[in-house]
Amino acid sequence: TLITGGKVVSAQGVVEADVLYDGETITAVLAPGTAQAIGIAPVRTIDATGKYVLPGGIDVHTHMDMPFGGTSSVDDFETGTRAAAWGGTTTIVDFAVQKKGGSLQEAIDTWHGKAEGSACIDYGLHAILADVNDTSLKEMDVLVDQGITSFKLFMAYPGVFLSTDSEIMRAMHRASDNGATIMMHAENGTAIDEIVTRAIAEGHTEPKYHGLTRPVALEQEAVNRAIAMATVTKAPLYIVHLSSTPALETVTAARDAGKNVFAETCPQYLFLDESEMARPGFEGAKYVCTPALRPKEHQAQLWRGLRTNDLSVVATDHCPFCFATDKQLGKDDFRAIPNGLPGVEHRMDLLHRGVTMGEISLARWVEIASTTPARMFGMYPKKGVIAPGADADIVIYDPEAQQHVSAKTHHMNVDYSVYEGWNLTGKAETVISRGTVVLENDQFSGEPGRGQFVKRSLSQYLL
Ligand code: DUC
Ligand code: ZN
Ligand code: ZN
Repeated sequence: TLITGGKVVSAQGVVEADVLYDGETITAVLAPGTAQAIGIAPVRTIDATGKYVLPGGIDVHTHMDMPFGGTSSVDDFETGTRAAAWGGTTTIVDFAVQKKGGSLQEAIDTWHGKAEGSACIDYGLHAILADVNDTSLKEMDVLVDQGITSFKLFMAYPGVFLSTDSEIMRAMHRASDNGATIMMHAENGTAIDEIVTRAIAEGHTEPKYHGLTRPVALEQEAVNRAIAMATVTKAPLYIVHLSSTPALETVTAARDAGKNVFAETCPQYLFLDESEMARPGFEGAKYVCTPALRPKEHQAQLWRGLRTNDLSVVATDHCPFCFATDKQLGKDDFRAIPNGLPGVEHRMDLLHRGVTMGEISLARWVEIASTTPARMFGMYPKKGVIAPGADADIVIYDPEAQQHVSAKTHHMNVDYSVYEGWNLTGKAETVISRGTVVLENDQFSGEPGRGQFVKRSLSQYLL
């Protein structure tokens, strides 16, 4: 198949080029119109004139079918990866959750079971270390050999996921030895719980108190502590879902000091703010996620961080719960609102909005949404780039297409959208996953089970 006439966008810039792929693999990137001259007779030609040709989006932070907060996230690997593909994402990396008292291998086996036969696009797995002990530390090495090269730890959620500093140190020492990346949910959960207890004692039960009880200072403190522990253990560190200016400044200072630490943010922190949680009635529950949405003034700083590479990746933390059912668990007490927002479908388009707003360049868009995620999590150059030898994960993106976001028309299995009524300019027109067209002419033709597990290498940013 030859894709002609498009502008190929890479982390290096934009060039007019034709892209040839054969089977599942890209075979050539050619000067426009030169294919015939060198004797290539494509079986199929796709005209991409006026469109961008991108490496498929890579969302390295999703939670499909995850038991959490007394319920489970409502997208499974089939509905979640289908929605991802509609939005121009061709690879996800999901979190397998270790049970307390359970092994990491059980978690991974469970997640393979959820994904196999269901995923429409390729997927990798991270492991959540919820129980750091001698056995699970040894298992880290085994998982690295299986292509699971990143482990998430929590400084938040005491009693559920929280690891103590000594547990974090043990996991970091292990990662320092085996090269795995430590992904950190950096919020001081013990301190937050104290603030939450006081709020409840004062009768504050509405959704907006979720935000008011999780101050940015306690995100910054945890980011600082995580960086300190990573420094002394020499563990590769990646801060997930960074949401606020002080936390970003802490990362920036560390990077300026030469430390090899990385951070991710999410579209919801770039585009939504804390006022959403104060919507009338119980509507604010739709916007309850952790870290919480912040005051609007943080957004400009997060865009700054994306430009300066103090933020290296944008992923969604897609963790959808239905408003009519799951979110109602917290009707009388914000503590019981399942934390999480739907987002896997609109990441590429929201970041493209960042391009049209003048916040990031086209090249940076592709870099933070595909190329760096691939390199950070050991999938490059199979993923994240349009080059000979790479998987033919390709998005033909129409930068002029108009779309109206609504729960009525989105493809995620959830009954609301946090971007309801937004008009976005730009849309994935054709999506190709390992050489198979899965979306074309507003028709999805991908098949559950075709997505393959991606066995990942270590981070390419490892020193
Ligand atoms: N934050 C969320 O919003 N949902 C799932 C877990 C998390 O850390
Ligand atoms: Zn988290
Ligand atoms: Zn998450």
